[in-house]
Formats: sequence, C-alpha cells, structure tokens
Amino acid sequence: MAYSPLKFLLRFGCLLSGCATLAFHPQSSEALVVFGSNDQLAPSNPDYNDTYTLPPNDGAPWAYAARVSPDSPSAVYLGHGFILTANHVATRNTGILIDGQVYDRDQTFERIRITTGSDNVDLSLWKILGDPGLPELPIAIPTVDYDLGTATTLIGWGAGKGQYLSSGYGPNKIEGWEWDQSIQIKRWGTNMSDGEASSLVPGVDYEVLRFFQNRNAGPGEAAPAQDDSGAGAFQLLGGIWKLSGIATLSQSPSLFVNSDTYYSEGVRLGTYSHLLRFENWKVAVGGNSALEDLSDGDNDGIPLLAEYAMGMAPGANSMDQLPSPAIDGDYLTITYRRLMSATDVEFVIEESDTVGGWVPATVAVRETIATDHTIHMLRDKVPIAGATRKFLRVRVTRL
Ligand SMILES: [Ca+2]
Ligand SMILES: [Ca+2]
Repeated sequence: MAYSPLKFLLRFGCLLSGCATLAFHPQSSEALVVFGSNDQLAPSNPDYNDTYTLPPNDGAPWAYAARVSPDSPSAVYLGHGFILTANHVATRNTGILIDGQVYDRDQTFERIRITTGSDNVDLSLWKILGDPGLPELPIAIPTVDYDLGTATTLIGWGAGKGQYLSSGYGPNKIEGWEWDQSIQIKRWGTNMSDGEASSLVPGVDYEVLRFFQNRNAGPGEAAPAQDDSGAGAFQLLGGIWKLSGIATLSQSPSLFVNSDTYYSEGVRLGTYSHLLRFENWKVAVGGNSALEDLSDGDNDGIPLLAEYAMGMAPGANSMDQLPSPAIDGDYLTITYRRLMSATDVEFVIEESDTVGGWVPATVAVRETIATDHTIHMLRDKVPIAGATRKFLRVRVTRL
C-alpha cells in the first residue's frame, strides 16, 4: 500500500481521539503547543503569547525557520539557496517564506529526496531563487555532537492551540488541544530530544529524534502540530546553534497528553548530514573534520573535496569514477558523478580549445543517465562547433 503522508493530512487533518498512531504531518503542537501549567488553568486561551511568537532571546536561529507559502507547512533554510523540509510536503511548487520575504522555488533544481542505504527518509531538499542573506546554518555532526538528551528549540509555522480537550482524571488523563489554524503563525517552544532507530510511520525507515510530551522541558515545552511538518529542531551544541532535526510527525490533538508514552518525531539529521555538508561528510567517512579540503589520503590523485562532491570513497582508489569524455555526433560529452544533495559545493563544466583559458562550457543538453540514491551520473553535451580540438573539465568549488 502506498503511503502518502500529505494525502493523509489533506483528508483528515488530524487523527481521531484515542487513536494511538501519529498524525502524518507533523501537526505540531501549536506550532508548538505549550504545556505549561498556566495553559491547563486557562485551557481555552490561544497560544499567541508574545513569548513564543517573537525570536527567542537565546540566539536560536529564528530567521532560518521558513514556511512553504502561503499557508502551508514549515521548512528550514540551510544557506546557499537550499531548503530542507519533510518529503511529504515537498511536492509543492510554491514559494518559500524566509525571514519575511517570499522566494520563488528554483524549478531547475529537481528536489532531492534524502536516501542512503536502506533508509528512505522523510526529508527533501529544494532550492530557491534569490538570496536571503543568511549564512550557512550548521548541521549536527554524528559522534561529535550530542543530539540526544539535549535541550531543543523547535520553530515552526504550524497550527495554534485551539479548544481544550479533556476526559478522565489523574495525571495521565486524556487531554489536549484541538489545532486552530486561524492562529497559525511562527512559534517556538522547547523540548528534550530522545532517539529511536526507526520512524513509527509504516513504509518509511529512518532514524528519528523523539520529543515526549511529558513536561520535562519547562513552561515552554512544545510539540509539532498540523503544518509543522518540516519545522526545525535546533540545539546549542558546543556553543554553536545547529540544526538537529526536521519535524515529520505529530500526535493527534487528543494525544497531547502528559505522558512518557506519546511523542512526536523528526528526522535525526546527524545521521544523514554527510549527504548535505562537506564538514559532516569528513567526520562520517574520515572521522576528522580537520582534514584538509584538498588532501588525498588514499593517494588516488583525487582531492577530498572532489571525492565528496562526486560521491566517491575517500579511502579507496576512485580513478574509475572520474569524469569521462566521448564524442557524440556534433557534441563532445562529459559524463560525471555528482552528489546532488551537497549544499556547499558548486559544479561548473568548463571548456577550452587549448587546455588554458578555461571558460564555462556551452552545455546544450544535460542528461541524468543513472542514479544511486542521492548520487547521480550526469552527462553534459557541449557543441563541438567546428573546433579541431576541445577540452572539457569539471570544476568543483566549495561555497
Ligand atoms: Ca583521494
Ligand atoms: Ca578515493
């Protein structure tokens, strides 16, 4: 059975009371529903308290928390024009609201779903046109950053807190809040992260961060609600704010209970960050972020940056994966590998008639001839245009 979180969201909005599964879109709790005691004493109050709708005063990356405009789920801006959000919302082609301005989606960049090994992650990468002027947002690094059991700031654009729900008695009685999309604005809240090897959602398989709704994270404790899919989970790690998770699932409103049983989910980004960032890749494959960008530890003549950008193994000879040329009628072609999910490198195909004076090549056609997860094999066709000789090369630059 094909599983479609987005369809689920559109049809039902949320799950019925008593259902033990999670809603497939993170309908975050109020854009984080806040679980403080005052909320219980005055349960009908909507949560548009300024405390949680203005930037947090601890420097959490508020500006990077984006929205799939105009009235859709959440996303996070990574820098260099890249947007990360839940895959189940990533089919939309609308603009992205970042720090008060809407940016058009770059239709020339086909969205990349993050996959690796057997993991089919509820995570997609898009690009925008234009420059929000925000520097690269750091991403949690596995084995270096402790992203579990860590104070987390969630920022999203999901629904607000609606009608209070209550039944039964006692500390774990069923209680919660309906989601109110009329007060769907950007909010933040806190929680403590926990981990799990696999998502609760059937049909997908990826490592998650979990956020229990057990009021262990102070009066601002929050969880994702409707349209918080794609919301960012940020952590202060080693003195640097980093993106540690992307919200993918929330509990239904009636399961926003004080409980160590129910939790919301997000993608644990550290597990997949080597596909997105060179610094993270260095740690994942070499155990050391201090490796020189142009070092060549495996002595295959290919510098580390190029091994990353082309999806090669930095500990094995990769000569057979270097770009290769061919003549195809009136074209000179170059076939090369590219890690499509890399957000911090630029690829330029260059041409020359003299092995000097390299200029960007006139690429008439670009074909994707094979894919292996997020690594694509591309073939660019450059017109020979009467030249008696022509040279092509791939230039990779770290942004
Ligand atoms: Ca090498
Ligand atoms: Ca190699």
